[in-house]
Amino acid sequence: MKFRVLTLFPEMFDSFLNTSIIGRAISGGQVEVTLDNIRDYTENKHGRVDDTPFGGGAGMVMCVQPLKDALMAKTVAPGGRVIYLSPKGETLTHAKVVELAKLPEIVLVCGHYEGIDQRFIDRYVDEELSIGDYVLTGGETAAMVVIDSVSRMVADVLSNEASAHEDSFSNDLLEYPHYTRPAVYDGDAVPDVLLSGNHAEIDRWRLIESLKITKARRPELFAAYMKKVNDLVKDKKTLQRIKKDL
Ligand code: 4GO
Repeated sequence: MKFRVLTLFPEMFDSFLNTSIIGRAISGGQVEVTLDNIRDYTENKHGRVDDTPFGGGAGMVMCVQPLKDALMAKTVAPGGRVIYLSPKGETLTHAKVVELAKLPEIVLVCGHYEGIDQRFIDRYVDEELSIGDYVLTGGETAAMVVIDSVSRMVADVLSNEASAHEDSFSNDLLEYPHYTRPAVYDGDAVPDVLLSGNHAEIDRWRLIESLKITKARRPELFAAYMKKVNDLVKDKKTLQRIKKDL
């Protein structure tokens, strides 16, 4: 999977790209990230990349020319996608991450100030994407969220690890609680079942805990999950028992 980031602040990505699982996915070759500084492409003799908005109003708008030339400096892989990070975009979800992880290349365009000239979006952007209903000072942190979530999916699949497939949202439920050593800390003990070595019991406990926390915190996810289970489980007695346990 290739990412190309068009940004005015490439240095924001340095520690992110060199740390932990993302750093490993990059050094292992499963993920490739190129950073292109939009300012390198400006034809303005003062190096300016933005200007005041037509129609007036506060702030500055990023000009089409440097954005377009930065994008066109390299070809996008066939089947690749140009994504602009913006609060107006479709919201990033687990399903969207799975979809994006299948692409050969993603170009992430990061805006700043009031945003970018609409003509760049209309002509060159395939898709606007938002990481949630709030406004950021720039698209860079949103781009890192996209790179992080998509890369761990790609790295996970290629290394045959189970974690990205078992975690919250991959199975439509929030995750059960996790514990590690020591078994008792400051008087707080880990649930007995986790020390029992009985894997069937542990799986059952984890499923029940997942269901309880999903029901409490995300009733709409819980309802969707139970509908799916209702359609799947023909044994209504078992179903009644599970529901009573919650
Ligand atoms: C993305 C970019 C929010 C998001 C952004 C988001 N704010 N919710 N701000 O994904 C235009 C100038 C976009 C700053 C950028």
